[in-house]
Amino acid sequence: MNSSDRQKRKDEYKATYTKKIEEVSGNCLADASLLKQYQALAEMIMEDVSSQWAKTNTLYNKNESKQVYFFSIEFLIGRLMKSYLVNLGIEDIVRECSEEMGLDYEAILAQESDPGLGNGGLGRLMACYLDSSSAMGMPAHGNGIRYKYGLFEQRIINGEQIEVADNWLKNGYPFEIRNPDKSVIVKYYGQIHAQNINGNLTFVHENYEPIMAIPYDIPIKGYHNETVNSLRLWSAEPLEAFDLPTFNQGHFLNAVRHKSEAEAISQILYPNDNGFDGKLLRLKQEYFFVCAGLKRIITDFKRSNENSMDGFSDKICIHINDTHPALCGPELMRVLMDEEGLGWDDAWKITVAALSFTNHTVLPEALEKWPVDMMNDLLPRIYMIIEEINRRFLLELNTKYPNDTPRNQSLSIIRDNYVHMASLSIVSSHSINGVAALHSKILREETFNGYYQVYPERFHSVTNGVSPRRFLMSSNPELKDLIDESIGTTWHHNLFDLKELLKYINDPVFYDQFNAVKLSNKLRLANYMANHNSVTVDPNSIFDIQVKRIHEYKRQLLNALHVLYLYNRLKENPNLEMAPRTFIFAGKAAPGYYYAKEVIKLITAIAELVNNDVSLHDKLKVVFLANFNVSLAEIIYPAANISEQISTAGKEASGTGNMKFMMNGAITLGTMDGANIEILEAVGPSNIVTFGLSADEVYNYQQHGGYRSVDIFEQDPRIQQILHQLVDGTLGLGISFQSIYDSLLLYNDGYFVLKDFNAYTDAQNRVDQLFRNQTVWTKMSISNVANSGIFSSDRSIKDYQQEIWKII
Ligand code: GLS
Repeated sequence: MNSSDRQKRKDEYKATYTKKIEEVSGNCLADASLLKQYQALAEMIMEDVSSQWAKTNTLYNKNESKQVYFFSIEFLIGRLMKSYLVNLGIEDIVRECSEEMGLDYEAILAQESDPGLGNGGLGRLMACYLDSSSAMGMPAHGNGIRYKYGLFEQRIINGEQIEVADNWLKNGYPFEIRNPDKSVIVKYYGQIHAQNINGNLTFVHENYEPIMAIPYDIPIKGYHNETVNSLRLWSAEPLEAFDLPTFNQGHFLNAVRHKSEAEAISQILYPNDNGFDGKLLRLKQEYFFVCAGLKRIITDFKRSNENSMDGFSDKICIHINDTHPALCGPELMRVLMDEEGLGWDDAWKITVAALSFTNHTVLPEALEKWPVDMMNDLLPRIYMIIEEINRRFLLELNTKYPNDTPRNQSLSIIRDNYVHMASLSIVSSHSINGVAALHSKILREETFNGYYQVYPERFHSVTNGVSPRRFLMSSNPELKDLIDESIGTTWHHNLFDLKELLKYINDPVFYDQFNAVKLSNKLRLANYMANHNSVTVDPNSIFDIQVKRIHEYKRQLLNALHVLYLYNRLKENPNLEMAPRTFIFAGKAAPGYYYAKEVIKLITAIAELVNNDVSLHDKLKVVFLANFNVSLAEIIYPAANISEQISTAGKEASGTGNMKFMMNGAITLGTMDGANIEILEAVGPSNIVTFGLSADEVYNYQQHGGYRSVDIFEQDPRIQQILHQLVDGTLGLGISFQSIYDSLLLYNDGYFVLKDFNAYTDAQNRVDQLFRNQTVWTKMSISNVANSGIFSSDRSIKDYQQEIWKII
């Protein structure tokens, strides 16, 4: 755009925006509140996006291209306003105009609530995949639940996590469109009657409880193109607001009870990451968005396919994001048989061909299994179909492995009186994939080995990826500008082109520019910490960051114990030569996860101890940032020097934070787990610091024993000292972390924290040495950015297209 066109564009923008402000607020610009300024901009964005959205939908309605639908119980989309502006290519214009009009652009953006419709990596991955699909002009949509309350807001009070409801819809949400004309009725409970109509057995569902599912659609705009895909989130409502006869009899509360029971289904996101708690309401949620989503897809498909289901699985991919949407299998069977009149075999062929499944965890406590009675009671027809799927699967097994009853029983979808959702997903999908090479190998060789032997061709691997639009271009604009100036902009469309940066790997001028960007991002985070935690940190210190859900397997404890050890070393020798460090933590603990909450308490107690000890001369600081969410993450990743990825090997399926840090130039300090292994392959061993037990070693200890944490304790005085400090009052008068102490010693340290402690402290020493050589460090950091192309979610989507959905 030349400068006069640009000026024209800006003048137009200012005029339209001023008018829009009047429309939404009834005030002129000077008197409009920040909220109204935000709402006006949001309306303008929706106007811009919606014509492209309509065009995209018209194209898709012709059924010419294959459509992918991600079924996921979580979509952690983050704030969308900036993302729309970036993708529309007008972010700089809007920012400049806002400044010229005397408005606070950042404050306007901050008016948007951050929809916490996911717990962590699993939900965020879906948002990145939607972003990438649109960027690549590929038809892919999301299908999930519009929770009224997202993941709780975390406050830290007296060092402890307190949960507060996340009322993200309180000011409305301008980027969604409610489509009551596309509502679907979802049926729960009741009885099934088989009827013989003209020789055909049909199943009639009677006495069910109907719930209305109303879709809200959010446009997912592609980067600098015309594609706008859809994220459809379903909200539960009663068929009638209240029961009139009951109301007329004066039973007012009873009359509205049905309403609140219906609404409960989409009221709240279960706050567990990598965990399963088996609540009836959760099962209702799982069926709710599966049933509603499939019904709409089928209706739309048939409308543009002469009312026929022919070719359905050639045109539609139903992708099951972990097992929460596993009922897609039996539900699709139900619709195909009971509503479309197909026989079992034809219906089954379509179902398996349409469905694909991604597993996201191998933690046994996270694998879903529902009691048979609960499933049968709530979803009687679905349960019948699951029984039949299982019966036929067991027959198939018996043919394949005659007389091998123990093996066949261990693979049964229904066993020990539970419906096993991973088994159901594997049997009813044509593809099963893990999310990193190691994870996929563990699925094949351990977790799902029995199924792998039956269906080896179904098993695939697609390493996760993250959106470079959100986690580099938009959240680290200074780095984006520097990269653009240095290597041009082709990397915007092909992240592998970041490799071009390697030509600056020995260029001191580039080093200075690169380091200036990092420092500026560190200052921004330092400011945030000063404002929110009242802690002053040295921006030149190593920003050593671990941000993710708090979980034993992620081992925030290992990090915290090392901080305590470093503190002890500094107390012993105040002149200890070391680069100053700022250890930064953030992450939520599931509200019912006592141990994880104790870990938060421990970190904040260590922070109290360390930050108030003047004898350390500011060499060490510890900060726990409250309420980790997508918006906060966007401030954190660009500011990191060290990315802590220290899970017990074999437990973290992939990790995606590791990729976001890398893209922003942080050096990974990690175990050989999940995608860390692929980060090592991408950057080479001199640009990463790895340590610790391998997944095989962990597996062997778990299977065959041979590890005694007490032995390590007895041999290592450093460990004796820090473990005593957990319980001797060092961390606050009367404060004792007995449960943590016991888990490490009495219960033999199930996550190998003590076993890896020595390797970890060695690795941390290496980090210190490397950082003190600024040339080496800068080289490492540039290499990380340059080699991060493979972790773009665009690459992941391409892999899915080729390997799984067979689109190209
Ligand atoms: C998770 C895994 O724990 C992560 O390792 C993975 O990166 C993510 C996306 O695949 O999925 N599984 C889960 O239940 N929560 C996750 O974040």
